[in-house]
Amino acid sequence: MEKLNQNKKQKILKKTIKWSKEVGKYQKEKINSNISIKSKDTEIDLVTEIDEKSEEIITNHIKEEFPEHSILAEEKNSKETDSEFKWIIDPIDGTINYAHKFPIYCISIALKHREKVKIGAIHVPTFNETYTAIRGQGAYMNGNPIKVSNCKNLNKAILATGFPYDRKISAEDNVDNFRKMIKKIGGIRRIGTAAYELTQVARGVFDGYWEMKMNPWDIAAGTLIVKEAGGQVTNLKGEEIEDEPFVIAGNKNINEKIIEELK
Ligand code: LIP
Repeated sequence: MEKLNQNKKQKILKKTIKWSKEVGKYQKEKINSNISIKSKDTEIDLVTEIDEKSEEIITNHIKEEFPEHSILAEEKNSKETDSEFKWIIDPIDGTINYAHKFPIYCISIALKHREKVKIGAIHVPTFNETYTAIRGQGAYMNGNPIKVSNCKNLNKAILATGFPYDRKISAEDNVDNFRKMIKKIGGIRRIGTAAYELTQVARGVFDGYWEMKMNPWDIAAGTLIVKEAGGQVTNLKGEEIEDEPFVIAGNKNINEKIIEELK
């Protein structure tokens, strides 16, 4: 059985950072060029050739270095094995931003071991910021420790959220939640990338975040980084989550107050 000791975790994190910076450089070079863009399940759910190439680069590294591991990747490079290790990859979180040349997007890479996210890295090419965490060892931005805010008052809280791609055809569209929360808080930010929004919660820039219908690749790394920054990440029942679709993140106080309002 493959062990995941301290030394190995550090080595894997180092590789993960290197891969995310490699594709980050490529994405920065390509964002203002003429790239092909396709729609996926709904006309507003997009994928660019840069998403696909970036995912290929990352998953090829994983297949080379950890051929027995499973991979869950947003586009088309998933691979199921009976390994206790599973990589969760979003090559570009914030694809619509990227496709519109709006420069806030990021690479999100997480490693799950026995169903728990143990290592997470989110690289933001435009700002050259890399957010990392190893379970039990704190969260960092470019190697410096980060902490969630100590905001106590929802009235003053800055929260982030987003809306699902099927919102034009589904009543479960987060609009009622938005309408309710906007009356109760200091401000809302809709950045268009859950991974980036979770890093800003971990860094104490945003006081909280909630969103529904999330995919594991959008949030797996971000939820670990928020937890290791002293935050709480739960579903609407207040149960701690790894990568479930309904996500509520913040310091303990704000997390519980968001649940109060939305449940
Ligand atoms: C996006 C998320 C965002 C959400 C979008 C989409 P993508 O992920 O990061 O929070 O509101 O609907 O799911 O598609 O850019 O990887």
